[in-house]
Amino acid sequence: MKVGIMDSGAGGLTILNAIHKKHPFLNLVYLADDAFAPYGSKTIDELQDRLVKVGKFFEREKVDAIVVACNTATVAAIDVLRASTQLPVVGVEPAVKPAFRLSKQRKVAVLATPVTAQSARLNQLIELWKSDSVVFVMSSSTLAFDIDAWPETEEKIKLTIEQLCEKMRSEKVDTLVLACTHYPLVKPVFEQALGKECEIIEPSEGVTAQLMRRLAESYPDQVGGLFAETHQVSGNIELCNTMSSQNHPRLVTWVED
Ligand code: DGN
Repeated sequence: MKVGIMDSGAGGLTILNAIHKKHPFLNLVYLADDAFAPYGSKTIDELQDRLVKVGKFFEREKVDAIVVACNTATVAAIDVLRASTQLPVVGVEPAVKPAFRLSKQRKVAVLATPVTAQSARLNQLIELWKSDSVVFVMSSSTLAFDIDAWPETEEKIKLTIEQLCEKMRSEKVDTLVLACTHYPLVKPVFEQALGKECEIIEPSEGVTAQLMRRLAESYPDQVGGLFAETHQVSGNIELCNTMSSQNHPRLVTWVED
């Protein structure tokens, strides 16, 4: 069984890694849409047009399901993608519900790209689960892009994270939601800036579970057998990006780790 996973760059590899660890029998095709990056500063219309094209790409690749491993694309365009394809489509949703449950001080920060931070979906989720918590929705228009450009941007990444975390420390935030799939790639930098008192939450396990639910619903005859194969078969991982002249060998290394 083959699953297509996409993001604008390296961020969705945090989701791919979780899926591969838990279900190594799945064949995975990862699309880093770097020709259209960064998604976080595109308009909703642009993202919707792009996601339909990404859906067509995965149909040509003959995948059985698509994972939109990008919060920005999920909030902006997942409905349009779903309407344009017969394939099951799984998105990534900011993990605000567990964050509000975990926060002892009732102070939660959500960090995302500008499109996600301003989205109706994120704000609905916050209203639904926040109860009496104080919530700081923060965004960076550069961090995801700089993470894709690592290692040249390493100092800039550290500086951006330090500035964001300074505000969280001064507000005594004890739970941070990483609502962009790029950010878990630099989780140690957040951990260092925030200290052990702050819990950092990311969505990869939730997305993995949701993918398996969708596969079981859509392919009930096949998925039971696939679960049995978990410890016997190792699926292929193919990495593609949309700028074919660019090579990302470090991404391959990261996946294999
Ligand atoms: N990884 C994307 C997300 O989860 O929102 C960010 C994509 C981008 O290009 N900024």
